[in-house]
Amino acid sequence: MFKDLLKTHLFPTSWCPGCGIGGIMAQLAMAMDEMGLNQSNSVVVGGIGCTGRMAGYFNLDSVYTLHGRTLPVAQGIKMVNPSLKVIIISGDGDLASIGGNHLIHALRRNVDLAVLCNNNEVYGLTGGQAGPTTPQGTPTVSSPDGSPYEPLNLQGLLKTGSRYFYARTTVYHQVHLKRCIKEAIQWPGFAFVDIASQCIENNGRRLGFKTGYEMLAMFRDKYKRAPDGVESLAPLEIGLVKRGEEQP
Ligand SMILES: Cc1ncc(C[n+]2csc(CCOP(=O)(O)OP(=O)(O)O)c2C)c(N)n1
Ligand code: SF4
Repeated sequence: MFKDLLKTHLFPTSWCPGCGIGGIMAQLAMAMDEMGLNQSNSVVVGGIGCTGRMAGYFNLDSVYTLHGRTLPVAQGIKMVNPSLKVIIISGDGDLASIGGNHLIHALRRNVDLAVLCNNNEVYGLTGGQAGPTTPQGTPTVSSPDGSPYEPLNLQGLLKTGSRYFYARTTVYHQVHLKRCIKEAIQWPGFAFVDIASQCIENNGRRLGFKTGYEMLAMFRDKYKRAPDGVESLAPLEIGLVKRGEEQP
């Protein structure tokens, strides 16, 4: 049972009602259960932020690292025990801002890790400041007149090498989300899943959404599926782009 992989005695979680993170945790636990991953063969590494707390809800060895440091910690675990499946779950700020330097070098080395990025487009835990994925013009607590910068192109960054795995999905598309998670875990190299999800309290309300459900409906209406096998995802497309399936 996937629930055996979770510390359900700690529920309810610390996340706000309507937050997208719980949906990612449920799909990760189900994916792991279906793949036979458990305490004996897997480790979950979380960063700092609302998302990073997920690591502590998994009923297996997990690490709650310093802010931005999931990747070096995960690489160390993988180096010491290459047989382990090492899964990283963290926010866009943790992975792409303070952890951005580790991100470019982990993907350059093509380390065999599955990275799940909860992309809620802000620093959720600290109040909703603009981060590396905040769309230009979006009002945030640190940019009340709209974020002045273009967001980081995560797909473009992930595709700088000759081998890559980049998936984009959303918390609304739960079946697709689980498929992306499973493929990322199976991929024999660095795999990155970019998951659009809702921070209702520190982002959505400022943008006029009343509930987490309204944000989910926005994902349903805005995002379209790309066909399998595409070389690149257009903005607002969900799908997988990958190249080079040989062992790293
Ligand atoms: C070295 C360091 N700098 C800053 C912080 C404050 N801090 C905690 S969480 C966070 C941002 C988290 O944003 P994100 O990674 O997007 O995760 P979310 O909370 O949205 O899930 C920041 C800046 C910290 N804990 N440590
Ligand atoms: S602040 Fe945002 S990201 Fe954090 S738990 Fe609440 S809704 Fe989720």
